[in-house]
Amino acid sequence: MKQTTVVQHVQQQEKKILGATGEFASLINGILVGAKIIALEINKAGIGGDILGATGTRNVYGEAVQKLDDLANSTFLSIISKSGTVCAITSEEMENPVIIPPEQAGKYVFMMDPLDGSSNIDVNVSTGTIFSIYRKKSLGDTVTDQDLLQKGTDQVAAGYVVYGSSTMFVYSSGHGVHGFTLDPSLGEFILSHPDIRIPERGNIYSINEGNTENWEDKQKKFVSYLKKMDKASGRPYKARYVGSFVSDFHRNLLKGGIFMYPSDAKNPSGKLRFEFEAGPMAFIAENAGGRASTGRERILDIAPTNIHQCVPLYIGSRFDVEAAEEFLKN
Ligand code: AHM
Ligand code: MG
Repeated sequence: MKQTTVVQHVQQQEKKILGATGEFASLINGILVGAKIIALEINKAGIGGDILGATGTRNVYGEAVQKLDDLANSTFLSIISKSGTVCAITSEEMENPVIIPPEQAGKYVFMMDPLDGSSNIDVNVSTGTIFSIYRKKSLGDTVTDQDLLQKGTDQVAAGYVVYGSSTMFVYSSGHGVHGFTLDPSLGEFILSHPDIRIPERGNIYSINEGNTENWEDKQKKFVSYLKKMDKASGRPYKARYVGSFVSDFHRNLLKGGIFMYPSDAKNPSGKLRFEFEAGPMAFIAENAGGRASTGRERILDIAPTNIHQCVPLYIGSRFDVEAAEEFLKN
């Protein structure tokens, strides 16, 4: 077979990861199995029995939990907790971390947003899974805050799955960003986007503009600037906002542009979570030549103080994120 499968690719990349022993490839393999299960469930969501809609409960952030959120969370949890590769799992859908008993534990800490953008499922719009992998840092068997609250730069790898018109897996272990498309007839992810580089400047901005009234003035001015006519700098930019972060990020990664979820009067720290959304995507963006910041600070320099911490987010093409930072200064 001429094509490269994701497993072959990960095995090659693993050689470049300091101290990797095969555990990393096994962990990625677990994520891929989970992704295929979720992709199947999503594809048949309209006909597959009682899978659409909300569970009637709310998560830590007060958001309605969708049935597929629950399914995605329990699917990844059950596969990865038994993989022998991780000592702890944190999830956007779980208030507390799951700690793996030492006799079944491995050296990694796994963090996930099992189904991002899940409110889009019922209307057949793309969703995704985001993950981040760190090494256990503390010595001994106990899992401590030193392991669960690490700085973004300490990520060993990060990636996402987008359940779109095709299912794609995109990851980086610090050596480029690589994308794979699921061939449904083979059940294999095939390398389709090697070495993804985000354009230095884009012409797309992605933000929930319905929140304009809640933004600070500097944010309003930046969005107005993006909409002003100026041929030399490619303005006005196009507005594109799916409302599924994975899809919005994925499009901008390939085409160039900026995604923003700023702080506003309602959400002073923005809406997106450092460990499950901003941190892993910042790792991907930087490894593709892009930039990610809170508007004032590099995302990867943040060490969260709790696992559900939110951060304002500006992410995408380098020049576009720098332009946002310029507006937000002072
Ligand atoms: P979720 O992880 O609960 O699905 O929430 C995160 C989602 C992102 O996918 C998306 O970018 C954002 O929330 C949209 O928020 P809003 O509806 O406020 O624009
Ligand atoms: Mg999310």
